[in-house]
Amino acid sequence: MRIVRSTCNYCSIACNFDFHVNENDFIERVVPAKNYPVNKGFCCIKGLNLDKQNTIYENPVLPLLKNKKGQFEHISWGEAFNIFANKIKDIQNRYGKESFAFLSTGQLCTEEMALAGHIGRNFLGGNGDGNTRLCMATAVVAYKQSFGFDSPPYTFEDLELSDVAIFIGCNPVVAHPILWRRLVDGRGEDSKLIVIDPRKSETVSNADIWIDLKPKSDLRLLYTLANVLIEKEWIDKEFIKNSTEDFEGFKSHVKKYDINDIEEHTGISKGRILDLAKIIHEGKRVSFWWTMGVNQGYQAVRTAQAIINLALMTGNIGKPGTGANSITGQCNAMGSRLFSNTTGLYGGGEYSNKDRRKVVAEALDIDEDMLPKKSSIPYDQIIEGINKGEIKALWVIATNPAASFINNLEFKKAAEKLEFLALQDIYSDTETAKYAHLILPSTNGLKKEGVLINTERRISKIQPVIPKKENELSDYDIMLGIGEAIGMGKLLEKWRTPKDAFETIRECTKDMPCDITGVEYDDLIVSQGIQWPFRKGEKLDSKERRLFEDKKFYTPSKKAKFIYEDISEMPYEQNKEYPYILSTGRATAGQWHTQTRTREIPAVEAIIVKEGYININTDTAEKLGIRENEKVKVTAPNGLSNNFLVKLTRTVKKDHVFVPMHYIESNSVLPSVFDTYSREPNYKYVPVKIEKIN
Ligand SMILES: Nc1nc2c(c(=O)[nH]1)N[C@H]1C(S)=C(S)[C@@H](COP(=O)(O)OP(=O)(O)OC[C@H]3O[C@@H](n4cnc5c(=O)[nH]c(N)nc54)[C@H](O)[C@@H]3O)O[C@H]1N2
Ligand SMILES: Nc1nc2c(c(=O)[nH]1)N[C@H]1C(S)=C(S)[C@@H](COP(=O)(O)OP(=O)(O)OC[C@H]3O[C@@H](n4cnc5c(=O)[nH]c(N)nc54)[C@H](O)[C@@H]3O)O[C@H]1N2
Ligand code: SF4
Ligand SMILES: [Mo]
Repeated sequence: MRIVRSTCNYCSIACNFDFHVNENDFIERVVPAKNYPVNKGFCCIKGLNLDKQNTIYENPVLPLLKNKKGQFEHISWGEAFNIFANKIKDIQNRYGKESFAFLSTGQLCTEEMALAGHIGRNFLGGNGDGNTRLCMATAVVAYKQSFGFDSPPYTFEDLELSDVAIFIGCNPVVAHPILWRRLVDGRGEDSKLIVIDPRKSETVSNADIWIDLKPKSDLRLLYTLANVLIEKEWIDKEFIKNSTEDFEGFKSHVKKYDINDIEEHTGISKGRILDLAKIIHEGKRVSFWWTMGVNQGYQAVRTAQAIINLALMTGNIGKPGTGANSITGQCNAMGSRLFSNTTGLYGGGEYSNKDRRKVVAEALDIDEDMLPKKSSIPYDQIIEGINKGEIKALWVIATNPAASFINNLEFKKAAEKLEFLALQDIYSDTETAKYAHLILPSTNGLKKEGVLINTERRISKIQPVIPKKENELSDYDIMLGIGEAIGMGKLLEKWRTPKDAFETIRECTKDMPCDITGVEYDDLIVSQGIQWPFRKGEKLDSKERRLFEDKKFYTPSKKAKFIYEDISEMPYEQNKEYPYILSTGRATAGQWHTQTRTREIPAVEAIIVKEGYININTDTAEKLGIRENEKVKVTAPNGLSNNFLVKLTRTVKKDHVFVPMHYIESNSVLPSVFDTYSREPNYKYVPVKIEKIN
């Protein structure tokens, strides 16, 4: 029996595990690591079942090519790479470089996403975006504008050290169970746990205070709260003066948000807002946490910045137990933000920054001209580009857009229009696979190596737990094969192995806020994970690293910026005809996104609902004459419509409904609405009508 330490590649907590593997390479036990500083011996049901992948639903080892009859046939890897190369070359010759695009993910190792970016952007010159656009783009833009760099400042310890923790649009009990566990175990006797969410989520049920605001009224609530804090002078004047810019502008902006109007707009009374302001004022260490209830909105970036502004004005940043803290979702969302070569240079620099271009080109040993001149067009414009006939070839890696993209009918139309769709996945039967011309089957995370960067910026190592079968390739191997077939030759020299790739991109971070020049790849295997920044010459210790302790930010003035804007109208409004606000999100700790992986966990499969369903309030259902397990037709104002199974609950208000994101139906009723600055989809708000199907 051997024991292999590796990292869970589901969510952004990045728990570590010891895998007990017998002589036949069978995993006998999956044990959460006690001595790992993140999970400290705990884990959730997904991690505990990491060995159940490609067991019931096995992936083919060899690639699949769709023949003229529309059936998939096995071909060799050599053939697959040549087909990929010839198709892309042919399409680019006919329609130009930008007729090729790729959609990647936050669920690959950093080295893999970096190599995909090297192939797709540096060499092929196409556009490329990731599912992180559907997830973290709002936080990225908010941090960049406010702090000068995409820099979530916290460590997990801040959860435990906080005496007032405010969660806005997050449901960690379901989505980040270990984070929740640490919070509950570590919190002090008098600490307060506040949740801002329109739905009585699992987290709300365990909180001290529930701010049950109207959907998407967060921005007004946060501006009004800021106004109250300023009027009462419950602010940190010293910090504001020395470490921030444009407080005066912000102060006059929020004056417009009169507390006497608050109840009408948010459903929260004046008295409750005053109480909340007082709790923040009296808190010694106040931390603000947010996820998708904020990021996936119509005015999402400004909402995230309204949270940041509260932390800044009360001086709750850069100190233990504080922060304006966006929690990431996927295991390597942070890696994709910094190293995917889609919206910025490796290491987070701007494409327009001459000095950074030089550093990156040197690290990659390529001509500066090969680096992209501008950010990729975002996800939604890639889909639009396909539907307009401008993009003809798409490479989809470790994401399932046929199910997960907003208004997924648009993706379906696009997929059917493509001349060439190559899909790289650990399953060949995903919703997206139906539209693929070529399927490149890759091994799962148990058989490969690389690094992940978790939500507190901690880099940890994925180790091969069991060996690959004959002909089985990892994502990294597949990308190298593609690179060679398209003729990258010498350009792959710095990318021969995941370790080479890590060392290459590590050099790109020199002197950046995310500088990891001190991290040795091999040290990661035995380390406790390393949080960025970790510069050359720094010594490893067990201290958790928090940003902004020196009260200096990454803007040219070293000051954080107050950023704000007037509140705009939602494109679709709730009215008599469309009286219910529909929102979507995670349903259970055991279900992961489009369920390709978690359908293999027997304990999960045994209890989950098998088809797309809608949570309706029991009283509303009674009024409409709808009963549990009946079907209803749900229609959005733009005509999008689908049928859902009814599950009654009291966790949603009478005029709200909730649809789990894990089923393809969820994105069939959401119109294409995006945040202006981040282009992140508005997954959490559409007015609908509901009709009983007889
Ligand atoms: N089990 C499980 N865990 C996961 C995932 C999974 O699929 N399954 N996915 C991972 C990923 S990639 C991500 S991004 C995270 C997401 O983690 P979360 O963001 O915590 O999950 P969601 O359920 O999408 O949304 C959180 C909450 O936002 C609330 N909300 C909706 N509208 C509003 C609003 O207008 N204002 C406010 N304040 N709140 C609102 C919802 O009611 C919901 O309770 O989870 C990660 N963890
Ligand atoms: N309505 C609604 N839609 C949403 C959301 C919402 O809240 N509401 N949330 C959005 C968010 S936050 C996210 S992050 C996205 C997630 O959306 P997706 O990324 O589409 O969801 P997954 O099911 O995680 O898809 C990952 C795919 O990669 C494959 N895969 C897993 N591991 C590997 C690997 O190592 N290599 C390869 N090659 N493939 C692998 C899986 O089999 C699966 O097909 O969904 C978004 N969509
Ligand atoms: S909390 Fe996240 S990282 Fe930990 S075991 Fe569960 S899915 Fe994996
Ligand atoms: Mo996500």
